[in-house]
Amino acid sequence: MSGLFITFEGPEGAGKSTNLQFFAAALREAGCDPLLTREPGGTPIAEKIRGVLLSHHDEVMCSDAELLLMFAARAQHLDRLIRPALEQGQVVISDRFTDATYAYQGGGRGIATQRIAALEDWVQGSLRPDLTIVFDVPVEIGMRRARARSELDRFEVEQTAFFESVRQTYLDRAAADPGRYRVIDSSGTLDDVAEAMRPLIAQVLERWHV
Ligand code: Z5A
Repeated sequence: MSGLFITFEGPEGAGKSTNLQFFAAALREAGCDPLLTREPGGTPIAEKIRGVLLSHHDEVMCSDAELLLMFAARAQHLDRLIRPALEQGQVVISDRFTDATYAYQGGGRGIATQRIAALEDWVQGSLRPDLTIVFDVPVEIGMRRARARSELDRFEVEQTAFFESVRQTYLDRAAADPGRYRVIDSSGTLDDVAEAMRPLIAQVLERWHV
């Protein structure tokens, strides 16, 4: 595959979506038009699965159902959108991807890493992001931001311990593979975060020009 696959990750309220727009605008200014997408979702069917995953139900959703739905949406997303775009040489930026599964279903819900890894291999084959930016923010700041923004979805009503575990899983994964991950402290102002992203934008443009 000749494109570049970039994922934006982090605990809730970390500012991924806001900073993704800034990142994409900077690429566009330099003549590179990235494909922006998100997970769960990104295609009509995957967005329907997203609706099931994020909405509240009378029945409790068991962790395995949640995990499998995440990967069902991802399989569709990869098949219909991500792989074709990468094959055409595009830069693809996804707001969350499989690191979120390790963080939320693994760290948060307690599903064993090996089970997630088995699904990752099945659904993705050897495809992994080229670059993953983890926006890191203390849980209380992130929760305050997310709660000020909109109604809470099925994940956002979880307790602090859940989000602490999500955050720690992201940091552990980033520490284990510094070649792929960059961690950006997003507890400061949006200007501070934009400044921290500049070297990464330059790196992406450099690789895109090759
Ligand atoms: N999920 C999962 O469990 N497993 C998976 O495999 C996948 C996902 C792929 C998707 O929800 C949920 O699915 C997510 C994980 C789960 N649930 N949670 N929690 P989503 O897509 O609806 O939402 P999100 O990804 O969780 O977004 P978010 O974390 O709530 O927000 P964000 O994208 O990180 O932040 P934002 O929307 O850019 O900013 C939030 C607010 O803070 C907004 O008002 C900003 O203006 C403000 N903000 C952002 N940065 C700053 C700074 N630096 N200063 C001040 N204010 C700021």
